Amino acid sequence: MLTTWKKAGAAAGLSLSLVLAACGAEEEEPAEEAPEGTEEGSEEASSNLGEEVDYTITGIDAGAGVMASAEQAIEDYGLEDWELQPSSDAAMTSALTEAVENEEPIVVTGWNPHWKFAVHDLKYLEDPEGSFGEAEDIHTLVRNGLEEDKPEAYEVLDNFAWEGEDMEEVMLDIYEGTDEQEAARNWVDENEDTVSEWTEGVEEVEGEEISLVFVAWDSEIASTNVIAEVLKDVGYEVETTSMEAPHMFAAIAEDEADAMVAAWLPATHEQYYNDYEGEFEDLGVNLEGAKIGLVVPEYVEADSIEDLQ
Ligand code: PBE
Repeated sequence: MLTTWKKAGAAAGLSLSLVLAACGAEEEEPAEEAPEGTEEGSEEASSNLGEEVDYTITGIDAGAGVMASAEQAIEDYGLEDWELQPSSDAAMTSALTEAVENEEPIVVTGWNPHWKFAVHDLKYLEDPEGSFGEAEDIHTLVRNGLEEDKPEAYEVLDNFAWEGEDMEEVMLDIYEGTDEQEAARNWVDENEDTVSEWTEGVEEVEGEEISLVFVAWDSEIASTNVIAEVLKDVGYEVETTSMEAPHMFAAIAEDEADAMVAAWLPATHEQYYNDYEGEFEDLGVNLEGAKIGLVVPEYVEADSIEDLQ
């Protein structure tokens, strides 16, 4: 299934870029001929982008760190005319898909790992001011006392570490229509070597419960379902609950839930992390090299957030 998608994606990408190459050539001509010169021409192009997208950045849920960073970018780059529109991961990706299908411009709050980069030809806008920070890692956080209460789960959670590609594989499977839990199950079954590193030497339990909290971001739907399947294999009854980002951190800090695998650091969730520092245990990185930023389709002329000015 995955292979089929990749092929389909590559084919669609190819025909799209051919069409766009043709359009691009036509559009560039008047700018080159304009007496004002290239600089004037490119300024015009970028102000058109603002107009075309109604000076709107299509965002996700208001509690997401990428939303706070996007507000920061609006300030850092003097984008007073622009508005950051909150919605959800699902709404943002459907707006993105619709825009790409119609070859229309769009600016979204984006991140990776995410299936959108495998399905669409997209690029991050450069961020010379650093509003979105540098590369991010994803950390596992557990409530204080979990090690004593549920040492087996603690050990699995402490060992949990995978690659961006792994996460994207699960995300793509779900995007293709596979049920979330089933996609996680498939990945666990197909990656026994990796999974056995997380469970090695961990004794099985019986009838114990463990609660995981997450936000319904595609990336975290994938990771939370995978770790849930692994904990089930150890014998746990696993409860997963999705909620808003600030509540996810609060649930761990206030011992209302046992664990989360969704803390993006050092920048994305810095505020939440600092708010509750000392009230949770940070088990370290479970995925390296994540990233957040403003994302546009490749065919959008802007290359930098500066081009939105
Ligand atoms: N995200 C996905 C989250 C972290 C994981 C980038 C949308 C956020 O911005 O808070």
